[in-house]
Amino acid sequence: MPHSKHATGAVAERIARIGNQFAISGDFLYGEELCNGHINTTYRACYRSEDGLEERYILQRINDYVFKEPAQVMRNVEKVTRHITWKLMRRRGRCNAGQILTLYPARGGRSYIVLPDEGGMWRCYNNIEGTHTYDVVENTRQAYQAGYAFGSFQELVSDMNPDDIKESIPDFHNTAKRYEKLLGSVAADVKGRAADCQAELELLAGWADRYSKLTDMQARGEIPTRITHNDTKINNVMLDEESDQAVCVIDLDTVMPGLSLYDFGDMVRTATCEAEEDEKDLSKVKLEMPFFESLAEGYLDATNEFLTQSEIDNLAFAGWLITTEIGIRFLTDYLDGDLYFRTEYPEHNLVRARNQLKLAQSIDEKLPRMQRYINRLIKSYKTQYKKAR
Ligand code: GN1
Ligand code: MG
Repeated sequence: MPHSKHATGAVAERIARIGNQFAISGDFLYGEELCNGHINTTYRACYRSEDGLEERYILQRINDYVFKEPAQVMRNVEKVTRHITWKLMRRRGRCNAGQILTLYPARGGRSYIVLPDEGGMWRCYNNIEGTHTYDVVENTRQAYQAGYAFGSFQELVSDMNPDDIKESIPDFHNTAKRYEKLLGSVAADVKGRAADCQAELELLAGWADRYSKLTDMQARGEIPTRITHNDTKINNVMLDEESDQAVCVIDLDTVMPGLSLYDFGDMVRTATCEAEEDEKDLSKVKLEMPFFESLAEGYLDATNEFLTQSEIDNLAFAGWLITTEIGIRFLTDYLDGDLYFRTEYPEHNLVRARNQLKLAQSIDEKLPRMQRYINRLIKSYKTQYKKAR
């Protein structure tokens, strides 16, 4: 599917109407629909000001089926974006424009507006110019940059007060609960689709005793709770159009208390495989070690100073866990009748689930190699540090 569609007719009019609610000056030139997220509706609107300058903005509707308390999500996003702006300004002595999303004020004084006729709550962000996203990685540089960007993001939010950020989706990465929910959907089988997924259900049942490993460790205080991004798929990082250097992390709705391992795990899921998450030819779906190695290097370059040993020990496992978890979520949504993820055809969620479970199998086979690589990297940071002293 193309990433953006030029809007015409009623959609263009709608974009102009929504844009008109925000602190944007100039004349509306055109709008586009951006299609690479599964959850929110996103438009880009271009305006020309009196001096002829063209500026683009992102207008986004928050999906209130997925986010039950959108105003709470916005309070989180406001705090996170302002905290990062504060930190970047202090570090560099100036506002590092473009490195972080900025929310534009809306009519009425908030950073969002509720428009019942337009489907609910909308917000407006700056468009990060000169950047693009990838749905799959093409080379090791992109994998390194994604790892570095999300690792740096964790560092940027590390000194926020976790009590200030509310859980936008409770138990978002609780894989054991996700699996229980799947079993509930199998039992209900509202669409009569359970018969299509027997092989997948069998595979998942065989893995069931591994689902609560990280939440159990967290409950025992063995892994620290941090503020994390929680949706670190590769297309949530904007890379410079020319150099592919990471510029900005986006999609901040799920930033909430979590485990650093979830963020690394979701990167392993989306930045180590050359196939898209809905590729039907499963022979293409596998973890590529060179991508994994660069991803781990980028991530650890940004985080090695603060990660604990228990986090380091579970990095490879987290890749398997989060990949399996999203397989579980796609399968659940298929059984429920495609209520959560946007789909383009009736079996889309089943195709995605099969794809992700194939990837999970591939990761499972490579776990020892992956963890060995991580351990080698960690050792090298320690040696460098000693030498530097
Ligand atoms: C959704 O919004 P998007 O497309 O970046 C989902 C993630 C899944 C991802 C699968 C809030 O992310 O959890 O991993 O699809 N976001 C939410 O591609 O559920
Ligand atoms: Mg996204």
